[in-house]
Amino acid sequence: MKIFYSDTHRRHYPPFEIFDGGKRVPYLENPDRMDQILSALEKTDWAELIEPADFGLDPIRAVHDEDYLNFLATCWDEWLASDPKVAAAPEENAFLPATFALRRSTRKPVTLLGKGGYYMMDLSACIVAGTYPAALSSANCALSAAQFVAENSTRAFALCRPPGHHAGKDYAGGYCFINNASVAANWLSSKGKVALLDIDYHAGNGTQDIFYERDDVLTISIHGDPEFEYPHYIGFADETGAGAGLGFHKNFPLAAGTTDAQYLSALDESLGMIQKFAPKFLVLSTGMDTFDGDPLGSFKVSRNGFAEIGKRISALNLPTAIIMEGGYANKALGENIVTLLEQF
Ligand code: OKP
Ligand code: ZN
Repeated sequence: MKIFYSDTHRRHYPPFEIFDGGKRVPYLENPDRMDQILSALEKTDWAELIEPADFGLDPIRAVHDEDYLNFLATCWDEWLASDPKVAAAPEENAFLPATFALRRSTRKPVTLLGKGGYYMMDLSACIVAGTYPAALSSANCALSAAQFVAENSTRAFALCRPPGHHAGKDYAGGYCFINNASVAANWLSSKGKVALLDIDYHAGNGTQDIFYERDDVLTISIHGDPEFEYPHYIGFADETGAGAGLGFHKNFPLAAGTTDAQYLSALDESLGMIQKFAPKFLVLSTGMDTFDGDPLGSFKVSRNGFAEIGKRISALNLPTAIIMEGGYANKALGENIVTLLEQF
């Protein structure tokens, strides 16, 4: 299987994030995640690593707001220039605002910290020197996988980092800056209908926002119920699309403690919807944080569960771009992703 991967992700490694309660902790979405996956892939006889191509900014601009992308591109340099204490120890610092533009006004802020609160939804998408190049390279992995899938009518894996599904048209959050899966799905949508299935433990709020009013991209997310889980404000069952997109979005909010059997029944319902929609392509937002014991999850999906999930999705027999999202049980992450990919 072709695996699109770039080492550029290593340049994005913020020294901390802020947890609930204001706790400053080591950044959980770290390069070790990729190392665990790479070493598990190396042990297989089917993984073929390939550098992504550079698609330029156009396919990213087709999904994201211009001013937001400019903010991502210039944020770190402005932050560095704004404060001698940051410049004195850049590796110990990251850009994060401490104010947020709630129910934002129509006025766009002009200061860097104002923009931070306008373009960020939480305290976990920290920006450092290498964040923007890493995010662009991650999007290029997704686009390369999409192109390969479209040209060869097959499946491919984009080993993306940073992940993307929490990033909206004009906001970062939840370790995400550019919505890789959405950029790939939008790129594919010029060639035919696309279904985007999000199996990360967290609701794919950015993806939901981006395609909410479209009927050519069916979006489905299976996740921890936002009634108790991040991202808290979106991902509920009654959110089903708007305008032309009404009926083309579906959320499956599930309870804490969800087992393989419970998960698979939501998955089967999703796969039925996808079959009915009859897309030309499938994009799979693949988070492994549904795993029993994931530090950010509450589900009890097992390794056998991942094999079954992969098997059932693969049985759709669709050209499929598999896009890496979350998963933080690093020790198990490599074997878990290999178990899923093996089914394809
Ligand atoms: C990213 B992905 C912990 C706060 C939540 C952000 C989680 C982002 C998950 N109580 N921090 O979907 O795997
Ligand atoms: Zn997640």
